[in-house]
Amino acid sequence: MKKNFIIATAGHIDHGKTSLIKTLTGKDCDTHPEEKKRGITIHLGFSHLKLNEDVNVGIIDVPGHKDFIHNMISGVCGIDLVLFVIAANEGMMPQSIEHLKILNLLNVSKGIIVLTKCDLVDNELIEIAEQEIKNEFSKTTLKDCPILKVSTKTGENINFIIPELIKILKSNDYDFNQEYFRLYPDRYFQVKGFGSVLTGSVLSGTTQKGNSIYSSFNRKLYKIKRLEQYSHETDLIYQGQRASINLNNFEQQDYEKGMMFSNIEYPKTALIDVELNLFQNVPNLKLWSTIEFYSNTIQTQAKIHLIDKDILKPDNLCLAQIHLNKAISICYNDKFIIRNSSNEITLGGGKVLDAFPLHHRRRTKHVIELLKQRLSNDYLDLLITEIEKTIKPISLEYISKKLFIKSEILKQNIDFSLLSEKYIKINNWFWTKKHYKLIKQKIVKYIQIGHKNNPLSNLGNTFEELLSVFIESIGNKKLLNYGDFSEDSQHIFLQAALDELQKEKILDKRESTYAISSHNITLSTKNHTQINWVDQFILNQRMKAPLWSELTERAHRREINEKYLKQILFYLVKKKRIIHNNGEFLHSLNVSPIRIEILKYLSKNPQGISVSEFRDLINANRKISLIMLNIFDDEEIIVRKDDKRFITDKGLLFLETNNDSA
Ligand SMILES: Nc1nc2c(ncn2[C@@H]2O[C@H](COP(=O)(O)OP(=O)(O)OP(=O)(O)O)[C@@H](O)[C@H]2O)c(=O)[nH]1
Ligand SMILES: [Mg+2]
Repeated sequence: MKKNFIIATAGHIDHGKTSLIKTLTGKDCDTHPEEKKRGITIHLGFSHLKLNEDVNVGIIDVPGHKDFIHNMISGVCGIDLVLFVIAANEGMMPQSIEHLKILNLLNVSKGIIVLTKCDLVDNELIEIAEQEIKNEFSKTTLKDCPILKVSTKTGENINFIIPELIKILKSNDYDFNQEYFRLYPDRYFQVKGFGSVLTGSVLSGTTQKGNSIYSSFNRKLYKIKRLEQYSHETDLIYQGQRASINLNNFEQQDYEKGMMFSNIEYPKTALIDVELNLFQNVPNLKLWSTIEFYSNTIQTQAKIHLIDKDILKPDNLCLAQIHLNKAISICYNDKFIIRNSSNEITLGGGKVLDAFPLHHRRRTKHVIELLKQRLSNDYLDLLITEIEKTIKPISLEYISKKLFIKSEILKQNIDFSLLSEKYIKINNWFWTKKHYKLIKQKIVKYIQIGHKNNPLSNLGNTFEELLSVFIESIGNKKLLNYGDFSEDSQHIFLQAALDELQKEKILDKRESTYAISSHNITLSTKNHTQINWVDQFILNQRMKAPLWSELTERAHRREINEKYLKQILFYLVKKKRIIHNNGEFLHSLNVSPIRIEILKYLSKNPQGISVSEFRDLINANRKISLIMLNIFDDEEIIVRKDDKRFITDKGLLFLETNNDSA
């Protein structure tokens, strides 16, 4: 339930903002010696008011002086309501107009126009002032604000302000669990015995004592030791409240103006895409312009690059990319204000369309279209533009974090069945079909190259081999920027690609490999001759293990290099002409009679056979005897116990079925 609101004052210097807050709350917000000396507000002032049992408001008093517009901007970012103060004796003045424009851009739509100093003027002048105000406000988000004519001197009509606030600030069913927690501290100080305390308005979400909050400034997590709301200790703070946060291990150097706290690890950015609105009666904005950028407590110099226009005229809108002089914490849909580089004129402002855009070196139609799509505020459009930004798969989790919108909310608000054919979705991972297809093509190409390099095998590549091709193709390292592309997701995407390729009859599953469907072993006459030669060479070794050096050298003379020789050997292994064991190649015609011989011997000699007995039996050297025994071990027709071999059931069966043929 939302019953906490933040309101701020606005209006020209000396029109009575601080006096009004003092009258309402009893607190003088001008606390700095310099403010006292000059009789003006310079810094933001803070107070609060309990409107009734239910509703609490935090109050931010802003300065009216034109030199402190930057403080005014940070005071009014994220407020629920404005108390717009205009002195009846002066009417609309320059900063009344400037503040109004700023509030309009920040989309502040709730407020009360407080016409102060009514004790100083007669009714006629009040009416003139009212008319002027109505005219100016009619073109803005604050057009429906009531006007209250008051005097803080005489107290006239002051008692109408709180009932009016209650009327406008109705409690509503705001669910603060729907949003991430977010707060820009506007003050930092040390309290004896407590340590670091930061205060600020909770812009969204909620957090509680004992939780850790993340500082985007130094990317550190801090545990909340103590929370206060309007000088009362509390366990929970949420949107609409001003809060004091006492943090563990937070040092002075950990504070920077513009820093943001959140309950997720939200990154900083130095490049943002925006919709930019230029005020009336300001200079044109050129293609590249240097400006001062303001949003919440953020203030930095920046360069604006116009995207869909070459020049932005006053009272006009455009898309732009802002290059910030330092990395800031800002979120999608945040509002901002810009001033000229010498900080004298408020030029305009707008809203953030993308807090983490690509660098638009060229202002293509595609770039403009994607940015315009983000203007719709539709979550599906947002999702699509996020998928389009990368050539890699991207997860909903990642998108959620970058948009600062909880993934459950995205899920609730997106009808994924409406995602066009141009995209694929697997387990909340998304990818453009275009790039997915490119990866599929790369996989096919890789298998084709394999076939070309080994024409003597009809097998392709294993899933594991293709997985490394897949990961390499999408550049695993960079992928980390797009969310943790977990092993699971990698497997799922590759499997989907391979399944599709099989369905499209491009790939075949052969044994445990993926091969090109059309690939078959085709041998030339030359191949045949070479294969036969290798076959004969191994056969001719009889009871010797072939010497690899001799084989390669003789093969070389027949235009068979080592790689090709291996392929031929494995081709013959596949054809069961040759047996491969531990890097040795024996001809199966040389092994067969020995196999029968040992099995026969063992079937008659249950005491088994040792290596030397076997060597004598077959009248061969120790090396080949060992290779043969290994082959038979692997075939499980014999079994080794200590230093002897014995026949197995499989061996007996083999003997029974093959005795005749031996
Ligand atoms: N007569 C009369 N004087 C007022 C009224 N409200 C404020 N004042 C006087 O106007 C002067 C300026 O008032 P502040 O409240 O400081 O004005 P402010 O808008 O806060 O000024 P900045 O913060 O510097 O922009 C003070 O001397 C006040 O006493 C009013 O209703 N009637
Ligand atoms: Mg003041």
